[in-house]
Amino acid sequence: MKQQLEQIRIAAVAEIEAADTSLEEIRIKYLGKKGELTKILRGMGSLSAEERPVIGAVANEVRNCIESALEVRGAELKKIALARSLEAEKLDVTYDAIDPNAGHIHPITKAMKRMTEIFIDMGFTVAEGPEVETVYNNFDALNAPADHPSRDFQDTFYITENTLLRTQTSPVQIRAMLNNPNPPIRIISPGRVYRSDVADASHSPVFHQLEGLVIDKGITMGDLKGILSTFAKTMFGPETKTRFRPHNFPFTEPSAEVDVSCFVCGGKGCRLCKGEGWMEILGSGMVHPEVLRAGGIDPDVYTGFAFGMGVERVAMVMAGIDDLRLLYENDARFLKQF
Ligand code: 2NM
Repeated sequence: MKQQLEQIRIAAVAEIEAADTSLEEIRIKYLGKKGELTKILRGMGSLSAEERPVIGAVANEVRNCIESALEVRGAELKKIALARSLEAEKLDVTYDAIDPNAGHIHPITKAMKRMTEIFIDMGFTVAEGPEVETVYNNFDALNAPADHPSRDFQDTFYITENTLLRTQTSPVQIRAMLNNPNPPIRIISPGRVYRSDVADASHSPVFHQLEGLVIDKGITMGDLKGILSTFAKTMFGPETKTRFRPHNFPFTEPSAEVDVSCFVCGGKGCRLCKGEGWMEILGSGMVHPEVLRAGGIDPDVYTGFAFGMGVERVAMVMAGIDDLRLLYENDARFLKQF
């Protein structure tokens, strides 16, 4: 029996030391209720009174030996499992990131942000207003004659008889005047505007404008020219020249369209400026006395200038493209380039 116990010890320890995963099966095989060691102990009843304590001591020793082997190997296996899982989760933080093909700022947004920044740096603040406006704020207050073509259903999205989708951001400036009866006022109103146009290379029913308004005592056309030529130089480069051509708007008098010298060819004529050397980017003028009055400002005390430009037009010039639809189709392969 002693020999049997010794064989069990040797076999169990060998099995335990070679075990690679769970030790539980081995424990049951030797120490479980029907285990090999237990079977031997059960047979001890047939031993003599002298043999019993001797064999009992050996059996205990074998049990202790198996238990401690289980403990030692158990600890080793735990370490091995930890090492394996650390190896599996290994992360090389120096590895080059995969290009995540992340989204980025749309060229229209980029142009609008840049334009806004330049005016903020010149002391303007940003004013915003609703896209659904009153006919009064969008047309009447801006001195648009009752029969002005822009009022036509064909050209403007009316919501009711007295409300519409704003066709320009100027109503924001009417609101600003009414809210600030004591100038100075120095604001820009970047935003989305709507006109009932069929989309083509130069038209879109939704587009963006950035308008500006300055009102104070003694504001002149010289201030207008100074602000707009500074804007043009900052936006398009320090060599940029500006050219003011007489024009007509209902809300300004006098009015001027503003051209900037082409920043690609410097004025010689190229593909971008269509051989002209100049690009028209702005409308401007001295705010009409009737518009000041509609805004609650006394035209005998205050004067002001206003201007407006199309953000898409500037974005197209910056991107060197001549079809507006490229900006709205949202083909990522195109947009990615800017
Ligand atoms: C333009 C051109 C010229 C303009 C006028 C006003 C207001 F409300 F003060 F009268 N805001 N914007 C204006 C003037 C807009 O866009 C081509």
